[in-house]
Amino acid sequence: LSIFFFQLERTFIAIKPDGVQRGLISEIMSRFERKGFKLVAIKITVPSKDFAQKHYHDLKTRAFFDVLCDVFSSGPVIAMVWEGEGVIKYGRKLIGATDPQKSEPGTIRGDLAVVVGRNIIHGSDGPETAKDEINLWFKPEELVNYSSNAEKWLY
Ligand code: RTP
Repeated sequence: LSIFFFQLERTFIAIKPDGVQRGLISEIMSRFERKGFKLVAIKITVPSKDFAQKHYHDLKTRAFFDVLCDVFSSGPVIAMVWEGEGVIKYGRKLIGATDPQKSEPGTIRGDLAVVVGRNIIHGSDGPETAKDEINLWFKPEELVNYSSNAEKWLY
């Protein structure tokens, strides 16, 4: 069955400064890669506070907004776009609940983080946010279209 019959969705995933500083980049990326999702864009960047506020604009009325944006802009972030069937919802599953005290063992936050303010990773929470966040972080030409050998066996 040709992969061209599938509408593969995309999601925005960021390894936050705490995840980068703790040396968890490859650990986190390998979980998405081994699942069968495909990396189609990646960069390392230190977001400005203004950019962090744009990224988290949905949370601007929350008490933790300012601290959240300070932490998010405090160091390098790995910004990525991952592609695959069901990647938005399943990516959130791989990541685990927002509060690492509540995320299940086996999830990224469950296995690797302890407190909500240092939960190491962000993932888009739905199709609309995924589209908006991909557009905020990447220019269209930074997204790479390619077919991987694995896809023939995954789909
Ligand atoms: P994210 O957007 O980072 O993937 O996280 P999420 O959807 O699981 O959680 P969300 O409610 O959107 O919150 C965004 C980030 O804000 C921080 N947070 N701190 N101090 C607190 O009570 C608190 N609550 C949330 C977390 O870093 C969370 O990932």
